Amino acid sequence: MAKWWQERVVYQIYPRSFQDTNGDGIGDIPGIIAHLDDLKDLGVGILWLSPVYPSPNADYGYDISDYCAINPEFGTMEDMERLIAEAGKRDIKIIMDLVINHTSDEHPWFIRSRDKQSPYRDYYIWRPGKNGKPPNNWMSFFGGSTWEYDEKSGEYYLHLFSKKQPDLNWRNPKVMEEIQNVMRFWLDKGIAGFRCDVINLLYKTSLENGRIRLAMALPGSEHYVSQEGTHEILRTLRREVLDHYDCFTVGETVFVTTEDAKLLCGSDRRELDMVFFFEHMETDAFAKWIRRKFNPARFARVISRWQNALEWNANYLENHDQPRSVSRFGDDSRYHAESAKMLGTLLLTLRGTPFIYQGQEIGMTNFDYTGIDQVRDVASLNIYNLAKRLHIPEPLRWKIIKPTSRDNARTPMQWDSSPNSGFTTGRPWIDVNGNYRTINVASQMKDPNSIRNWYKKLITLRNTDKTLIYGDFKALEITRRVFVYRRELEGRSVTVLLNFSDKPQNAHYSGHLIVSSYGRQSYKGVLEPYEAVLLENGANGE
Ligand code: TEU
Ligand code: CA
Repeated sequence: MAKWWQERVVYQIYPRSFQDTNGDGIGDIPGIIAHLDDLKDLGVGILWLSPVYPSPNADYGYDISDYCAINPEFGTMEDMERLIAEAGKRDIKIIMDLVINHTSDEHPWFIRSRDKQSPYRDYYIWRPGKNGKPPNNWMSFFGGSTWEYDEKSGEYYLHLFSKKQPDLNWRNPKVMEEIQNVMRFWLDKGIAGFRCDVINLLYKTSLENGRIRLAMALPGSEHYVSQEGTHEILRTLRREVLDHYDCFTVGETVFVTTEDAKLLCGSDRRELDMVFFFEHMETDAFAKWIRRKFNPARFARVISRWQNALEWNANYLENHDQPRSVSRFGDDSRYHAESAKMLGTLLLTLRGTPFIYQGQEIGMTNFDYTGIDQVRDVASLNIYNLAKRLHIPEPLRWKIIKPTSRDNARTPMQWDSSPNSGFTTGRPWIDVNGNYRTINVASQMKDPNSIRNWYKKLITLRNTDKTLIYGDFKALEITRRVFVYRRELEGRSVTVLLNFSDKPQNAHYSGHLIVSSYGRQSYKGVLEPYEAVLLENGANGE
């Protein structure tokens, strides 16, 4: 049965960097309201807001100190209600970020939990040390041990992320009850679902030492990634809360395989509706912080495998944690517009719900920062300091951080060519990328051949073309240069040809075609070079 969340395109907003309206250098909710018409014009039907709850900002909103309020930096609850209403008038739905693996250490639950006698003690995971050392060898996502010692009670608490993000204890039925109330609170306000932060990590099956492994996995992860306990929690949240609303969930699921993902979002499982996987984001890395050359064939093979394995995918090339796609999988200098359009074509023609990250639609690039003093991201700062303690020389430390830091995606939205890109009249909380004078929304809205207008064209096409929404996916050709696939529904098909190289390629396909070329030349014989085109009758070879 058709679902509205399968037919709409999602746009992710990182509120802190979207639009400031009061000159404090921090984006806010009135800033989002001010751009609803632009977003409607682009054609998006759902907005996902990264966290807007009160937060000490150790991890900019992903450390929450009150789940049922709005961070005063972003505005008031009235602003949030106005945003939901104004978006609704434009037929745009809002989903919120649900961060329930951990809270802030400044959340009242955790503050009380520091007291051994408090009923809140068991909301978190406290353990005594072992011979003066942490309870086990687990490593945090942000570097260092997952355990922090608390002087007062003489025990350690678990934190998979920063020490300001203590993990909730999901074995405690009180935690389950509290979080259900949080979810109802927001759904009752009219939001249409949740993006569920690191949702496959909730349940820790054991606290035994982890195996030391190479590659992406962290020591300890075998005890908490996609455990049966988590599946049970998800089924409970679905049955008790989500099923009573017209809403959907997309889970952010780290370290998942296609087999795990089928169990987390298969329609018969009644858990999540779709998941974000990470495998394609790992095709240009050996380990998280060490890059390798991007190989389009490896990338296309991973994407195809996920397309074939799942009933429905959550497709994305960017978010607030990842470097910019045009700088990573495209060419942000010589073929900026061409490669950004090609990547947009990929995102919008795969089977699944597409998620566009703010700025992607104008081809925003990686941060042009020159030193660590411009970095705000806790993960990057932790890794940098860790490297410093290991006596890794500064040029090498910077070489590791620069291309990988999450701040690459967090520079302010580039609205126009006025000072600070029209983002703020004050001093931005993080520097604006200097290329805002040439890469910005205002100039691209005027230019019919801009990246933004290409996105708009393809979104319009996807919004109306059932083949692009529900059609089957079949990969036809994957090489180091090209990725060709076909979408097919009830005998009608659309073939997508993507050229990741600047060399012309021969096209042998006919029927409805969408062609997008990375470089200056397109598929040989296709009507318009440099531009993706939708052709009625074949590739029209020369
Ligand atoms: O991300 C989870 C996660 O695994 C990422 O931190 C990932 O390790 C890294 O960003 C890849 O470079 C989610 C949120 O998206 C992220 O912003 C939060 O920091 C994190 O959870 C903790 O809430
Ligand atoms: Ca502001």
